[in-house]
Amino acid sequence: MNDTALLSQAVTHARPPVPSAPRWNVESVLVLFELPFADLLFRAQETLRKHFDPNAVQRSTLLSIKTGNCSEDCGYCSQSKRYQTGLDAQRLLSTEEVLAAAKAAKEQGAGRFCMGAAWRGPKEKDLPAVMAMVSAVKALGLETCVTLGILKDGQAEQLKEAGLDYYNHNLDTAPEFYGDVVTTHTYQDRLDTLRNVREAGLKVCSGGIVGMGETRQHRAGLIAKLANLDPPPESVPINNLVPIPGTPLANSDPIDIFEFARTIAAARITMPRSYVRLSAGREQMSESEQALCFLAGANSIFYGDHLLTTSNPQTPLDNTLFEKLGLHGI
Ligand code: SAM
Ligand code: DTB
Ligand code: SF4
Repeated sequence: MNDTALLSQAVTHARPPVPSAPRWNVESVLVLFELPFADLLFRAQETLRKHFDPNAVQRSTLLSIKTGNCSEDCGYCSQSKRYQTGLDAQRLLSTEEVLAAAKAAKEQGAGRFCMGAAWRGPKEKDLPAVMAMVSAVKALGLETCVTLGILKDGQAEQLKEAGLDYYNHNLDTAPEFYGDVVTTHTYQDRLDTLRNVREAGLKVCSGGIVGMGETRQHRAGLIAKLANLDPPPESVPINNLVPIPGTPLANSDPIDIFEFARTIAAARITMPRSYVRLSAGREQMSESEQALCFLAGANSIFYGDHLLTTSNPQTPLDNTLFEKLGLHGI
């Protein structure tokens, strides 16, 4: 066949891109949630073992680089200026302060360093300082992650340029429940930022919070939304609400540990190649409860004695737990 014939064949066969069908819907995720517990955990372990070393756990250390005084009204958050939570607000840290914390995290064995800012989104004037932090942390040989809120066009590209690996932006819950938790921005704002992040070539870290008074259907809705992102997030933090006195969600009923483990298992099965992180709320869990979450397919944690404004298990405690369970950190 000559070139013209080849070209005309290519043109004839060219088809408009077909949007890929959603892989999961709320009903199919609910079917997972309703499995007998042992069947669900068995499926989660099968999935984990197909794609990962089942005893390797990714470790990320968090640092709050700008604390409190946030304009948004997220009902779970200690950092919203709308609630009296007794938090001491703090301006943006210097690169030197961030670097010292990152060095310490690296010495403890963390593989990734995540920097969080209590912003609706970064202002243009803030971005150069954050970019300097990212470049400095990256130069230590750590993976870098930031969570800065809603990004405007072009900001994700600037962060990528500075050496950023991951952007964390949680969907937090199902679209139907989001308005009960936050009113100052929308679910669509979150999805738009995730699209910007992806288009800039960054890896995506996105998950949610359970224990906010949502239903099982909402939990399944969150998992279906995350799993249908194309591609799904590389990293999926599942946070157990840390109740903060003074916030609207301070008195939420704690979630049953089996339901929490089911949420982790559903994330594992629907996002087989993603790291699923057992995130906030670990300090309130016993060692056996945490072990259950690893059995349910979690293979990542926040490592280090603080999260953003609340505490996390002390490093030696985590190291002992890993030893007891035969886990190794990466
Ligand atoms: N301001 C940015 C934003 O909202 O995306 C970044 C920081 S914000 C604190 C990051 C995430 O922390 C939230 O999306 C939520 O999932 C989690 N988070 C905040 N407070 C929490 C709490 N009390 N318990 C559990 N997770 C929480
Ligand atoms: C995520 O999913 N959880 C982290 C991180 N991403 C930024 C934050 C947890 C915050 C817990 C409450 C606090 O310490 O303020
Ligand atoms: Fe602000 Fe983020 Fe807290 Fe919402 S979750 S109040 S955007 S810091």
